[in-house]
Amino acid sequence: GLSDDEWNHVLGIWAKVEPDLSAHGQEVIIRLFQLHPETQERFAKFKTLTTIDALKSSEEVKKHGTTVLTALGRILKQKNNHEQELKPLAESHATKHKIPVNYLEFICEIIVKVIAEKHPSDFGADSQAAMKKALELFRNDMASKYKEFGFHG
Ligand code: HE6
Repeated sequence: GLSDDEWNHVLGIWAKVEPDLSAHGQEVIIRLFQLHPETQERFAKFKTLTTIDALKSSEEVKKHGTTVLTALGRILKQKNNHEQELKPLAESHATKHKIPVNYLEFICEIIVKVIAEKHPSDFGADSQAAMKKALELFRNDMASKYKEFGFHG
């Protein structure tokens, strides 16, 4: 788990992200699709967005980015006690969307990069390390829940 100090780092930087959650979320989703096009194929609603301009001007992409980061923020704020928030997310991503764990790794890595670019002076080495640790915890717990739902992706 994370120490109190590490959670303070995680929630401190998240408080800087939150006022502009949709811009962060949009950037995360666009970068995920650009770096890992196989992830975009999972979204029926984004199939027609075949250019970077189309992605950038899509209100749906922005909205989805906000949805994803809102859910993640809610989980981070529970610190380690995220069972209630994590379970429905793991269930939908395991049984409905069938999103492999390595796709979760992709998005977590991108989230750290996007925060680092947008908040260079507030996201130092300690904060970055703490955030990486929190996202690792999230991923590991998603992976074990996936197994409970019979998904080994
Ligand atoms: Fe997904 N997602 N997602 N997801 N998601 C979500 C929160 C998805 C995610 C990683 C989602 C995904 C494909 C997520 C999704 C729908 C992820 C919420 C709250 C919802 C929703 O309620 O609609 C992470 C880390 C978090 C917190 C891929 C690929 C990745 C990497 C859908 C295809 C799909 C959908 O609705 O179809």
